Amino acid sequence: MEKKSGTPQEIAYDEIKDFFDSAPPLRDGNTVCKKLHEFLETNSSSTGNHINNYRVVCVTSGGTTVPLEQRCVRFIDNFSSGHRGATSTEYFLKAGYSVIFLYRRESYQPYCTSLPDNPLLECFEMTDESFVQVHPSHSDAVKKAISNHQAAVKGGHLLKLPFCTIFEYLQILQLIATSMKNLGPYAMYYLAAAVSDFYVPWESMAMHKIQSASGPLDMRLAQVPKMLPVLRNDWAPMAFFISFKLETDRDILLKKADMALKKYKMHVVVANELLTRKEEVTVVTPTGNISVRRDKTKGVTDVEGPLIKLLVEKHSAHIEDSIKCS
Ligand code: 9Z3
Repeated sequence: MEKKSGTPQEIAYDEIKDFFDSAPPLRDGNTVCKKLHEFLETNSSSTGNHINNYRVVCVTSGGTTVPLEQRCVRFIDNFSSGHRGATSTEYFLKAGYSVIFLYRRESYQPYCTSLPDNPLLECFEMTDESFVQVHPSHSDAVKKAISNHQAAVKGGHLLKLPFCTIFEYLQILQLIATSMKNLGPYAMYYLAAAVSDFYVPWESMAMHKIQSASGPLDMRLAQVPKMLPVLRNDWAPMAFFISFKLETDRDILLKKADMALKKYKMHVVVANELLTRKEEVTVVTPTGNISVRRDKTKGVTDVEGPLIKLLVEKHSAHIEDSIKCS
């Protein structure tokens, strides 16, 4: 990765290059590129190549893992369930966006968040030895999930790309950004995934299962280089960016979200606290903060509905501004 003159000092190009150079190669990188190419082609031709009818959002969802061994038996993980990303994807699709859903394997999926934990076993029943049917109590939810999902995928508006490790996540994110570059301001990044801050570099990682017989384990974790500035400045300089800030201490949340907004030149930072993340978020923008709440008494069943509505409006304003300036 070449260092560009005039780009901000805080971009650690050397560290980023080392990270990618030493990461294990993405197993199905060519397939991912092909899927991205076909997805974007389908969307642009279905709108007659009218770029202004063609908005794409990359939604990242779930937590990245950090393997401790190359032939991985153990890994470090985090709490993120992918609920925010999956639910937001549904609202973006409803608002007319095409969505690239970059999700942690086995995390929540769009249209499935209200199904039971084990839908296959809990939603279906056998009536006789050869016939399986949807259990009447889940019938409406299952039909709705299947028809919405099929409409999005068959219509070519939803592309799902799974990741597991921090290496896979960042490698695929780079491929997505490269593919979406031509969309300019019509592209949006909604970075809800909880990305590991620390990792074990591949070359210093044990190849085989770490043995417990050697006693307590001392392990030094390296810092994952900050990719947000390179994504924002180099990979997708015209796109609309939403990042998330998560804290467990309310007193520092808004200060840190504001710092992230300025430092990484985000258009919006969504600030949330671990325990109340499903009830309330604060949308931090350069022109002020807006609180977005779930309010079941007013029919607002989740935070994501009003949040996505607000972000779509802000994205429209960003597109208009970009057109005026060009
Ligand atoms: C978030 O803050 C998301 O809203 C949650 C959603 C992960 C809390 P769930 O998946 O939870 O619905 O269970 N995502 C970003 C968290 C994060 O790692 N942010 C970094 C930080 O806070 C910046 S990239 O420093």
